[in-house]
Amino acid sequence: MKRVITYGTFDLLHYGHINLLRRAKKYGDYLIIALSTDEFNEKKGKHSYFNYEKRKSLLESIRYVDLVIPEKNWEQKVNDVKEYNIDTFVMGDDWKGKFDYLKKDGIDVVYLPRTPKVSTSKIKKDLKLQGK
Ligand code: C2G
Repeated sequence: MKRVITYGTFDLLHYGHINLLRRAKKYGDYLIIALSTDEFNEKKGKHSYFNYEKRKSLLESIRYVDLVIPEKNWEQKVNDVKEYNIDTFVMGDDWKGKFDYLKKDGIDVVYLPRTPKVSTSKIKKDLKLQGK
């Protein structure tokens, strides 16, 4: 069984996130999402609209997703790939090169093109402009 992992906040879930998860799943049979906790989001300088539990339940309803675990810090990836026997690590290419250090543990590191024209911050900005 090929096991894939990806990391993120996934707030205001949108089709860019789904496109990433659909493509990530193609690299294996089992896809884990390490979901940024509310506390870690603060460290990332993000304040999510939905809290961790709500974001987790949304992700667990997606057919491509097999497991959601908490992402509590930047450093846990090295342990996660060992603990969960990961074969492939997948992220959007806004992170290109940032996680190549995982290759030394024999992990395939894949950066996928982001879906253009959609992001959580754009959704928030556009809604604000519409006064909603
Ligand atoms: N994404 C994408 N296309 C978009 C928006 C997002 O492919 N239009 C991808 C991102 O590249 C990322 C994933 O969807 O791989 C989740 O996006 P975010 O929630 O913004 O993730 P981020 O805050 O970058 O968290 O340790 C890594 C961090 O937790 C990554």
